[in-house]
Amino acid sequence: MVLVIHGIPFSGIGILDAKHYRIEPATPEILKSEEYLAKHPFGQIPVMEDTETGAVIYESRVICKYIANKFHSPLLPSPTDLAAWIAFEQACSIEASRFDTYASPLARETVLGPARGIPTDHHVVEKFKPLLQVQLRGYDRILGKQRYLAGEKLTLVDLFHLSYGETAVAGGAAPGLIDGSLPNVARWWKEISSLPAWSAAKALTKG
Ligand SMILES: N[C@@H](CCC(=O)N[C@@H](CS)C(=O)NCC(=O)O)C(=O)O
Repeated sequence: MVLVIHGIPFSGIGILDAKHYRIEPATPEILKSEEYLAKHPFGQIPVMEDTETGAVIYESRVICKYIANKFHSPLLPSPTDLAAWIAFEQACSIEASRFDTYASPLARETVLGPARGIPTDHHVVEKFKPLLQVQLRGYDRILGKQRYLAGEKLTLVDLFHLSYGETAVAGGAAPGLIDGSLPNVARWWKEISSLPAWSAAKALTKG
């Protein structure tokens, strides 16, 4: 058991054999504690600790890259393959700036907030829903030329979309991912949201 993950499992964990990590639940009280804030200055989940090296890492996407690197996952291109690496980094930038910017507030407003008793701010939903759709049109152009966001091979960046994307879909806030209006996006989304790695991560979340 080398890795300790504070928080809930997320998409990247699906690529990791369960024997390599354990999950430590993090309550709101733990997130506010000085001990936790020393590990995550923003007091959020997830945090990953590598008991082998002492590394403490936050930001889920960076944790995924660390895990993929440490366990030699094929989901991370080799940094010595410059073309593949740059295509991957470009796709990571697309996900962070053009997808997460919209999908994450939509997921929060339609599903995650209401689940914690926080009412939906419909102004946010009305504003961000069409903005996400505009970005997905760009995705459709990319995915019309290649199978995955970073090229012909599935990489971690495809998985990065799953958590907030699926939650926004569940909240009715990301119809472009599934309704077929953007056929290449729908084909890609259907494939990545059916991946065994994602099912494994979700099964862990349900406990
Ligand atoms: N960019 C961060 C986002 C982290 C984040 O939003 N964490 C949420 C859960 S998904 C959280 O900790 N919420 C509880 C809180 O903020 O108190 C990452 O990818 O790790």
